[in-house]
Amino acid sequence: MNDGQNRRAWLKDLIWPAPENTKTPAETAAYELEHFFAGHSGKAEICLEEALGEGYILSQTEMGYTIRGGEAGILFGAYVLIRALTLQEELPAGEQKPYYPLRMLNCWDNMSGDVERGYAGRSLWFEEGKFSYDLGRIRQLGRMLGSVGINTLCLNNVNVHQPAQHMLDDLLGDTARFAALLRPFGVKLMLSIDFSYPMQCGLDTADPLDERVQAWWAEKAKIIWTAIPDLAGFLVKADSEHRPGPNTYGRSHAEGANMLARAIAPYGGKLVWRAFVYNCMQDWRDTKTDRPRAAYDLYMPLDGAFDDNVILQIKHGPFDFQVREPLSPLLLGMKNTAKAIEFQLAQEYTGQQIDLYAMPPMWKEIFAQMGKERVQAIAAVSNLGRDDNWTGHPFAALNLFAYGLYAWNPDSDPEAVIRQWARLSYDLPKEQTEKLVSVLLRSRSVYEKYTATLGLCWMITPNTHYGPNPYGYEFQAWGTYIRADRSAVGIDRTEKGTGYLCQYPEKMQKLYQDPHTCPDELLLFFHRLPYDFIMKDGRSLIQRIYDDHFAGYEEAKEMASILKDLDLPEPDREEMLARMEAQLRNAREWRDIVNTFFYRFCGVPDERGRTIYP
Ligand code: GCV
Repeated sequence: MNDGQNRRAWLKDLIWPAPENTKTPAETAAYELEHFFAGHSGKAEICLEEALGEGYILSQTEMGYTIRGGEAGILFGAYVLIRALTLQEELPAGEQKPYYPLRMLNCWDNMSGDVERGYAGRSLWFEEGKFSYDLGRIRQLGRMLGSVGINTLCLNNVNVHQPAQHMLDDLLGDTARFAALLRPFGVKLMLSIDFSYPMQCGLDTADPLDERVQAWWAEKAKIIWTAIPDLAGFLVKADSEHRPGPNTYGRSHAEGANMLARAIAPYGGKLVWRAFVYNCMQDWRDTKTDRPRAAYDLYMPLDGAFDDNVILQIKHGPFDFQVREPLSPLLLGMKNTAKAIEFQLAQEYTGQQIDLYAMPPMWKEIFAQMGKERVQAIAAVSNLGRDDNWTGHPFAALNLFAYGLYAWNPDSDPEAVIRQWARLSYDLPKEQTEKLVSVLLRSRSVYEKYTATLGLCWMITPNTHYGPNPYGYEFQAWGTYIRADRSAVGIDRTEKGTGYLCQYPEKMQKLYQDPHTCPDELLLFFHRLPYDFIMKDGRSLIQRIYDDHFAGYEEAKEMASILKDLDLPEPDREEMLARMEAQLRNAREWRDIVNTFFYRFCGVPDERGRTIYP
């Protein structure tokens, strides 16, 4: 282990320690610039212009550079300047400001020190029911987040497990001290709260319309914001996966969210309410209930009923961060509610920071389809942990870096972002950098081929969510079915089926409703089709399933052989090679198990005579 000063993710050129004594982002900017220009020609001047807020303007002068910006803007601008000079890139021209004012990183850290769906070790700040951290590492964390403009860190799991509430009472002083550590990097704290909190403190109800409950939250908010005046707000998972919520009292989600929102409004707090709510006790024989419908069915009737400081946080797809999902129709449908889109950097379903899965190409598609203006804020589940390299796989840091850039500018170009990360992280010869970029760019499509072809998701090992198990979730209560049998596979979600497709705008309905126009990658998400269905390219459905699984493994091998020749520094190289070996085992297993699963149902051999294990 080290103190976090040696492994710097993409900050390898910031070789001096992260600042210890700065109090404000502008002071941090001055510190970073002073150290940077001690080793580079020129200098930078800072001009504080509060009106620019988080924005900044960079300009070149005869003597060096000028950064004009608001308090946080100066810091974000300073990091961009350092990045541009390091990479010898042009400075961005004119005023730069973040597209989304609220750019959240949601951590699923429990106070026990575990991280739910964490693949990079234990929590960076909790252990044994209290705060426990390496100061240098937290400063380095602040620097990482500030360097890509992430401005809000939600500290604890949305599944609030005790003793997390102590952060809001007897450990409030510790929470405030933690907030002070990140403040100089332009990062504010947010906290996940338990809807039934008042009941753990002596009230006999958490009913949002009960005046005692309202008064209790108002008083609680006063105490919390007195200790942490710039707390960004609360994040709430309610009535979901056995979490408490307003439904217990026959109240709507708007009533629940607004009650909390009113308690924190006087302090400028935001109430971020998650829309990940569905029936997790479904009987698999029930073909009428269709989990992807759940969020739209519940929230569309509430559009316009939420207070101004409520933000509805919606996962990008209607299921749960699967490898391939269509865009959540709620993101398109809700017009009168402030919304945040939620991504998952933690690779729960996308390789668990063992298999490579670079996310920028996915985000590009999502923003192209949705339109960035549909949402007012952005969130991502963190992929960080106490591992020396922060993210388990050294390349998984790319997703955190890229998330910051996309949250600032959703029009970012995936290839350019990946290249920037690669160059900031490693000193490789140009052709090797390009090889790394090309492997990362294709990593998602390779992973998709061997785990989720044609939109078939959920064929994973239950609970752990790593590795193949095509029928693992088939008879469970979570609403995650593929309904494969001897004649067909997939679920008809058109009007004639579950009706999920009807939640989309007409143009999208038209595209998806005919299996001949529906994009291949979503074919079995929207349709139930026989194995001899003929695809657009003339192949049968079953042949396409076989081909993708064979190709996925072959392409993973190609990626491995390219990566092994790169002159990466140690220990990144060793960590990468070990994970790549595991990825190859995983890809082969997926190929064989899924192909065999379908072969046993349909009995159709592979046209090319490759081995399927019957
Ligand atoms: C934090 C999925 C994950 C859970 C997670 C949940 C959520 O179901 O498997 O670990 O809980 O999503 O987003 O709330």
